[in-house]
Amino acid sequence: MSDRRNVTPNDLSAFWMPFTANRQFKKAPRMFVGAKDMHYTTSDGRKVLDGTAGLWCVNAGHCRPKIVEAIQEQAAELDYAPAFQMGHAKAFELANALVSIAPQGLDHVLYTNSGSESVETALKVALAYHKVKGDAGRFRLIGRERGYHGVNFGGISVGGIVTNRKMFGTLLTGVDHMPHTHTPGKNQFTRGEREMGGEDLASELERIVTLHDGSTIAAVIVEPVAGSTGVLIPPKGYLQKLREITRKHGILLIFDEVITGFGRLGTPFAADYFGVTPDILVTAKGLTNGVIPMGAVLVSSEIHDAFMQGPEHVIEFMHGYTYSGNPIASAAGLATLETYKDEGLLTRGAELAPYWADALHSLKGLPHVIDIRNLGLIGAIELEPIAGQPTKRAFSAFVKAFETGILIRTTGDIIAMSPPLIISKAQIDELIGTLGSILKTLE
Ligand code: PXG
Ligand code: PLP
Repeated sequence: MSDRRNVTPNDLSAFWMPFTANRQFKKAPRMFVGAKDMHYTTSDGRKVLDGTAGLWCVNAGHCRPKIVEAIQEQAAELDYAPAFQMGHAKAFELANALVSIAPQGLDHVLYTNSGSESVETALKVALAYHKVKGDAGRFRLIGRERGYHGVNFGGISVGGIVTNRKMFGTLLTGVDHMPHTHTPGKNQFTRGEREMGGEDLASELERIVTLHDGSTIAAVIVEPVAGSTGVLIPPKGYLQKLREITRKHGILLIFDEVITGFGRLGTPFAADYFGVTPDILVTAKGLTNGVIPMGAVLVSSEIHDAFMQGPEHVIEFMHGYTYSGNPIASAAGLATLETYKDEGLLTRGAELAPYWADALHSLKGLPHVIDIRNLGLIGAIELEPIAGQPTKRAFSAFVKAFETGILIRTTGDIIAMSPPLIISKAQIDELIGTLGSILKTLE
C-alpha cells in the first residue's frame, strides 16, 4: 500500500491529543510505557507514583491480574456481539452486580462507553421519562456553574466550565445553572465538608424553580463532589436539600458519579456517603478500572417501568451504542467489581481518609498555597496564580512532579489528587512529601 503521507518513525504530529497543550507536549513529550499497581514506568525507565489513578479511574491500581486475565479470555472467547436485539451473558451479569452494590432502588442499567456518553444517556432518559408519563411540558435541564459533565453537547450545556462551552455555539436550549458550591476567600483549609451554608446554597434551586415554574423542569444534574473543576466539596446538608426540593417539584435528580463512584469517598457511591439517593446515577471510569472504555447509567424502577408499556415488539427507548455492554468491557467490569470486593476497596477509602486528610493539610503554610480541600480519597491544593499568567504555576508543579516521580493533575491553579484505592500510608507520605518539596521550589 502506498504511503500517502511522509510519516517519520515516532512522529507525534498525527495524533491531536485531547485536553492537551499539543505543541508544548510534542516538544518535550511525557510518555508512559508500562504500569503496575501504584506505579507507572516512563519511556526513560523511571517509576512514577500514580497520585491520580490515571484520570480518576484506575481505582484498583494498574494491571491487576484478575482484570487482565478476564480481558484476555473474553477476547478469545466472544469478542463482539451485536448490542441491539441480541445479548450475551456477561452484560446481564455485570448489570446485576452493579445493581447489587448500588444504592437501594437503582435497579436498572443502561451501558455506554464513557462518562460523556453516560451523561447524554441520563439526560435523554430524564426527558423521555416525563414524555412517556404524559408530562412533556418538562423539558428544562438544570446544571451548575463549574459543573463538569463530559464534552458532548448535552454535557457541556448543563456543565458550567466556561472554557469548555464558549466555542460551541448555542448548545442545548432550556438549560439553566445553579451557583457552584465554592466560596473562595472563605472557608479555606476546611477538612471535609464545611458546616455552614448548605441549605442556603441549595435554596438557589428554589429560586430557579420559581423563575421557570417547576412544572417545566425535567431534571437537575450535579456532581456530588465536583472533581474536574478543582475538587469543590459541598457544604453539609446541601445535597439533602437538593433532594428535598427536586422531590417536592416532581423533578428528577441525577448524580454524576463518574469520579465519585466506586469507592472514591470510602463508600461504594457518593450517594451512600451523603445518604441521598438520586433517581439516576451516572458512572464510567472506575467501572472497568479505566482499562476498557465503559460507562453505566443506573435508573430507578419507577423510571424503567414507565417505559415498559405498549406493544411488546416495539423498542421502548430509542437510544443505544454499537458498544453498549461490549463483551470485553463487560468482562473487565465484572473482574473489576470482583477485585474491589476481594480487597474491600469500595470502603477502604474510609479507613485511609483521616490519614490522607492529615497528610494533605500538612502542606498548609507552604509558599503559594491558598487552600486545601479533601473528602474521602480526593484532595486539592489551590495555589495563588502568578499575576497575569493563570495556570502557569500549577502546570510547572505538574511538570516538576512528573520529573521527580509523582503523577498529579492540575486544573487552573489547583492541584488535584485521587490515588488508586490500594495506596499505602507510606505511599501517601511519599506522594505528599514529594509534592511539598516541589511546592517549596516553585516561582
Ligand atoms: N462527568 C464527570 C463528573 C466527570 O468527571 C465525565 C463526566 C466525562 O467522562 P469521560 O469518560 O467522557 O471523560 C467526567 C470526566 C480531570 C479529568 O483531570 C476529569 C475527567 C476526565 C478527564 C480528566 O479533572 N472527568
Ligand atoms: N455514525 C454512523 C454513520 C453510524 O453508523 C453509527 C452507528 O452505527 C454512529 C455514528 C454511532 O456510533 P456508536 O454506536 O459507536 O456510538
